[in-house]
Amino acid sequence: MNMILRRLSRAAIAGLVAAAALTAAAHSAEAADTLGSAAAGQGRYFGAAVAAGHLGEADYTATLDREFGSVTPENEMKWDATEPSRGTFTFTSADRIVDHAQSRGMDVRGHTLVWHSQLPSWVGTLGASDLRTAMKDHISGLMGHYKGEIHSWDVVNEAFQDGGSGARRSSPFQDKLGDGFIEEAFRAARAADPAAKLCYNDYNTDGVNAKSTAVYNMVKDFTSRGVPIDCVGFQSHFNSNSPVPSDYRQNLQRFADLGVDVQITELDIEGSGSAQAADYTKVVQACLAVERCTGMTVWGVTDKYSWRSGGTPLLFDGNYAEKPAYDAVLSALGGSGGPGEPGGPGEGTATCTATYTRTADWDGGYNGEVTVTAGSEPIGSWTATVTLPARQSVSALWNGTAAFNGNVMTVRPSWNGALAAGTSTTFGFTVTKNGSDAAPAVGACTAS
Ligand code: G2I
Repeated sequence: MNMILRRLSRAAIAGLVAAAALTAAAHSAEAADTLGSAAAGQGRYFGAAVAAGHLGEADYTATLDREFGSVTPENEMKWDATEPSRGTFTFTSADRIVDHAQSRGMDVRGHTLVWHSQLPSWVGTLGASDLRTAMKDHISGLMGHYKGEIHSWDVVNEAFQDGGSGARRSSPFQDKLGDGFIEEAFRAARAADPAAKLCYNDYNTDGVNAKSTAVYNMVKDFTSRGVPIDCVGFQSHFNSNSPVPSDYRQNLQRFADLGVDVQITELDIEGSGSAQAADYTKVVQACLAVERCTGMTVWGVTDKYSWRSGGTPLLFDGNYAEKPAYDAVLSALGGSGGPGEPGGPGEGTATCTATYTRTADWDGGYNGEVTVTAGSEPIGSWTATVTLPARQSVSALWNGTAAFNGNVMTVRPSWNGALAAGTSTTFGFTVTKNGSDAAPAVGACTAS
């Protein structure tokens, strides 16, 4: 019951937040192709790691909201952030990211449940039996809070050592519970949220090497014994010391052949210009070549906040300008350039219309509803503008997400973007009249 209430209130709040959002630069009316939409066209998600502390920065949030279809909290779901003392869970920062993502129709990856790092010191002091209980409680507490809201969870992170041995890494879990801790964690995770894909996540496992082969053997063992595992995450932090491996695709494919999904979970590639762009292209092409590679996440939105900011490893520079690597990724995903470019917005034949009705009216306010109808072609998404008369303000919005520029509200779909030819969807909003009873004007509907 608490869970239902919590989720209902999160959804209600999300609508209000979306309606009230003031972004410095409102989305342009043209739905330019973006990383998220281009990847979706390939049946994949394209996400970014997000820090709650940056969500108040208009350019950060505008870039995130425009380009990405999935978010991974960069630190906010880690054990030190969520259960700093035993049995006391704090979800404030993680909730902020999840609420933001949901209000914009983005999916969420969970990162991470059991990891040797960013682990509060109390965990390391426990004896084996207590530690086992604490690990399971942490998994059920954290996953339970977000039950049904996370598409994939990194259940265990970085449990293998670097180097040639393929051995497990020393950690409180490994040292006190032995190899079996990983299996126990996955079983607890399946029980906590049966809908989430359960992933093992690691780095320097991107090519075929001793470490990735050790992980491969573990996954093979799990799948053969029915231990619940659904996917393997390949972090993919690359630089000149750790370049994109030539057998990247082959490595992804051998895991996929075990019957699990693969995901690129923390992608960043140090460098700049065309060399960096070419490396990004290799990664995207490798994922697209593997049917079970279900999505990619870059480890941050902008170079300036990257954990490797000195290496400028991301797709947007410190001023949120698109880098050559951005163009390369978009193009590898089959996306087009900006408005007017071949294959881009304005080139297609998709159209839509938007009509307005007032559905409820009272002294201080009214409810408006806009019906969006696809033209003679199916559409993947739409954008509609509503211009409010002076003094009126929007206090709630549903079945859409809004960005405001003065009194112009630009609405995009939340879940209801795709429409078959000739079919309709609606979004609604509540207006506070503030003494004005005039009707809003519904502007052009743009389809993509
Ligand atoms: O190290 C890169 C990634 C490797 N794979 C697992 C990921 O979870 C890991 O992410 C990084 C974050 O990007 C950093 O932001 O994990 C680091 C910690 O291991 C994060 O750094 C920490 C700093 O060490 C802390 O001093 C700081 O308080 O970020 C914290 C929050 O800003």
